Amino acid sequence: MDDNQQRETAQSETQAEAKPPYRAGYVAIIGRPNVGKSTLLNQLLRERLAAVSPKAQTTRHKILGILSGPSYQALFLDTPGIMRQPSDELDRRMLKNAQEAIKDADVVVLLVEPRPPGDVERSLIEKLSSRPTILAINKVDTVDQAQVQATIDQYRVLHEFVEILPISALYGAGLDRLLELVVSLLPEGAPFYPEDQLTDRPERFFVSELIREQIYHLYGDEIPYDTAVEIEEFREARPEEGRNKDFIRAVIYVNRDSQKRILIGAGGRAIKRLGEVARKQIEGFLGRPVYLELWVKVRKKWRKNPQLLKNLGY
Ligand SMILES: Nc1nc2c(ncn2[C@@H]2O[C@H](COP(=O)(O)OP(=O)(O)OP(=O)(O)O)[C@@H](O)[C@H]2O)c(=O)[nH]1
Ligand SMILES: [Mg+2]
Repeated sequence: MDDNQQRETAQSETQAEAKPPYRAGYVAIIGRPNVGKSTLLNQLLRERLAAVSPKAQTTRHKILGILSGPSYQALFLDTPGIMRQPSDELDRRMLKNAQEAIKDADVVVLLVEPRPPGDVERSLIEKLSSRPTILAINKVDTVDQAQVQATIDQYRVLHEFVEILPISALYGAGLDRLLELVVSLLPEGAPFYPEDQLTDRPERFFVSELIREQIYHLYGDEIPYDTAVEIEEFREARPEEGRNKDFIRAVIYVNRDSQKRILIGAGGRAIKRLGEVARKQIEGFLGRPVYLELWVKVRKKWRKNPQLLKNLGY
């Protein structure tokens, strides 16, 4: 072998080495309620998949967001915020959803706010065992650098994180580094889903979540927590039959008669407003016009009723 040949062989070997192996696996996003887990999922996917609101305990399910890159598929799982004391059956199911996501995860992103670790964070850290975990300190846009540094120091002594990253999910800061790190920690393997697939749930799930999200935004007090949404009917448009829009009928379940009255509002004004904003969101998500019909029904103590919870997909 002459010099040139040798150089060529060496070159093609480095080229083969330079091509990164395909990586695929589950990434659980966990943390206490309201830290920004769903905001982070949506930013990473560049899609409004998960409901976001300023109120705690918005997310109730595990929500899968599939991010496929040239040499990876990251299966992000948004989870319900971990609470200390589940107070009813729905709370218990939410907690179970979050715990399952940790068990399934190849990589964990523990999301916290820039303040001292509390009981929730400490008990979550105990459950991580050997799973590679990135600590992401979110909402750093709301504090000064000294507080970010103090938070880093407080967490560093609690656990051996792969890395501690200050981020702002809302403004997209630090997310490139977060994604790079997540991908580097995924196991080698083939993709789980087709590369153009975004999630594993049907459209009707996201439609019901968009309605629930708007309830979190529009109503105060306990209304959002005592509300569940079920899509009773979802018929796609059939222009040949004179139906130019999708028809969606949703039922909003509440706990008490008084809540039904608040939801509907004087002269039906509140529910009309809800219908308008929810419809716009749904049309944005589906990319087509819809006719949305909303009904309100009272189901006493639905949060405690296992059969009803099951019917509602919890
Ligand atoms: N300033 C600021 N606000 C943020 C950031 N990330 C999220 N938020 C806000 O924090 C609130 C909660 O966000 P969510 O994404 O719903 O939080 P979550 O952790 O999914 O909450 P649960 O589903 O209740 O567990 C919303 O009002 C977000 O706009 C951030 O980086 N900076
Ligand atoms: Mg959430």
